[in-house]
Amino acid sequence: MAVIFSGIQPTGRKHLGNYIGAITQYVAGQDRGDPAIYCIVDLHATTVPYAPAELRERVHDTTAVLLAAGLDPERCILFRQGDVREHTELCWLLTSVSALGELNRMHQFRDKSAAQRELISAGLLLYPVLQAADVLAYRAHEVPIGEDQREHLELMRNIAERFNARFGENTLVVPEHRIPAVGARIRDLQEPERKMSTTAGTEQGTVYLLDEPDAIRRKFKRAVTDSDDPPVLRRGDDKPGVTNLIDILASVRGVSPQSVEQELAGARGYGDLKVAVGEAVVEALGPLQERYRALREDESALEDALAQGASKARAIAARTLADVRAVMGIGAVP
Ligand code: AQP
Repeated sequence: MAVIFSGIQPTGRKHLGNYIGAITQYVAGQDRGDPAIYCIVDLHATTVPYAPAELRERVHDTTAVLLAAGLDPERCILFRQGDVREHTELCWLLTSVSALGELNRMHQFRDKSAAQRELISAGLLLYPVLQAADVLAYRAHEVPIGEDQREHLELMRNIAERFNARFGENTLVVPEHRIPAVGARIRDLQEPERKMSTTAGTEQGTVYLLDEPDAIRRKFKRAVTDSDDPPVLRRGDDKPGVTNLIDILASVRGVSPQSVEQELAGARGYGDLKVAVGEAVVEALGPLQERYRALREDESALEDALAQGASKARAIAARTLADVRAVMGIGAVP
């Protein structure tokens, strides 16, 4: 059985891309992971401007979303990154085998630094090194992510390989990504050439998990498709909007995109597809939203769940850190 690890940003506005690309994989990973470890990355949130007074609230929001989606603290380890200090120590130690040139080339760094109007923090550049520390601290084999994180995963593999070559083979595990075959890059409904995103998307093109049912239906009804006449209900690189809607429908129903294409073969136009996908998403998110409301109210229960997760996570990460410090010659003789 594989050790599974993934991290997710603390925001109150998780969207359908996060859900299909990552969260549903987290839930499925609970049956395979030994253990499955999921981390809400509050330290990563400090790399761009943020409101300190709100950060814990956003962690609670995300914890409640993950529990409402089906994570079970008895079957996985769910914790807050800032509660396990080994992550920051390992991040520093890994900077010794992280190449500045590679960090500079990361798309996320380039996009996010270009979007900063004031300070471009060093943390934004080091973001993928902290992400590598998150995963490598648990010697994870498998990392469920969306397509946008593929580049960071490759960098993390380079860091682990370089570390092992320099300091001792088999100290760290070189992880593999797990990117879903369908839904790895859910697109913005208004600008389907771009990914659905918390920070870079359009408001009407981004479906939030906690959107009201009518808002969800409306966003899908207004989704941009294309001007093919007559409408062509199939996937293709030349049809990003339609492909996106078919992929979303297939993912939330748990069927293949081909079966959705067959089902829609007799449809009158894109309107039928938009209504079908809107209804399917409303239906899929309804139970999650209901559970979320109940879970979010009890902050002390959320804190208890995170604390229980952190103590399990710390026990694993501390063993890795002891090995890393030993092979690097850091601190007193163990
Ligand atoms: N559009 C997407 N389609 C599929 N998967 C996606 N993910 C993000 N967007 C899509 C995946 O969701 C996981 C958690 O992401 P995150 O909370 O760490 O935030 P992020 O990757 O930075 O994505 P956002 O929400 O879109 O934020 P910004 O706007 O900052 O880029 C990850 O596994 C990610 O791949």
